[in-house]
Amino acid sequence: MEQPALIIVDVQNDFCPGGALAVPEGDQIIPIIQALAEDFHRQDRPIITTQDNHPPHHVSFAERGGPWPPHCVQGTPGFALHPALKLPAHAVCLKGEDPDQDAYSGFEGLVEGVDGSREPLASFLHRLSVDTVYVAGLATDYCVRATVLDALNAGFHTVVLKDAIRGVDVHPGDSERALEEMAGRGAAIR
Ligand code: VGL
Ligand code: ZN
Repeated sequence: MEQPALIIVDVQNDFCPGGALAVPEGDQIIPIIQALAEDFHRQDRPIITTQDNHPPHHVSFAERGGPWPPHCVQGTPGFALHPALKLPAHAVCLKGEDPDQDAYSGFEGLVEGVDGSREPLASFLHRLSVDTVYVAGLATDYCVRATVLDALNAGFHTVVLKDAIRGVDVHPGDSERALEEMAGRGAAIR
């Protein structure tokens, strides 16, 4: 029997319309993710949110020559999950905390335990006997892509939920190309 988990990537205020690094239509996936999360919860399947958790002068910010405006700064409203997303019990995986290194993939982050412990995402999933990850969230061409490719590299069956993701498309077609790349590496696109 498949042991699935749902990974909800970066559905944070700063990546939604009105935020510092808004993904176009980023909030339109929220009802879909809400329904997915309720379904997973009903079946006692793990749910993990990843969240960008940058220190104030992160290397990815324009002030340091990076590609992005400041976003998802620790302790700011932009870091928080979008308020329309009312998730059942879930684990939180924080990433991008090193001021000098960017981290797009959830597999570069740490899952916070209730006791304050922190554990790499892959070991958290292995501990729960997860073998298949379903990936939703933002942004298709950055953090979703990186998380999916790392999940495949770590040996997880990986399903990309195409109606539950949105991309930035800094260059037109980036999201389409990311989907093709993920599929080419072995992800199922559903
Ligand atoms: C992301 C740009 C910068 C993402 C994170 O979540 O896709 N994109 N930091
Ligand atoms: Zn970031």
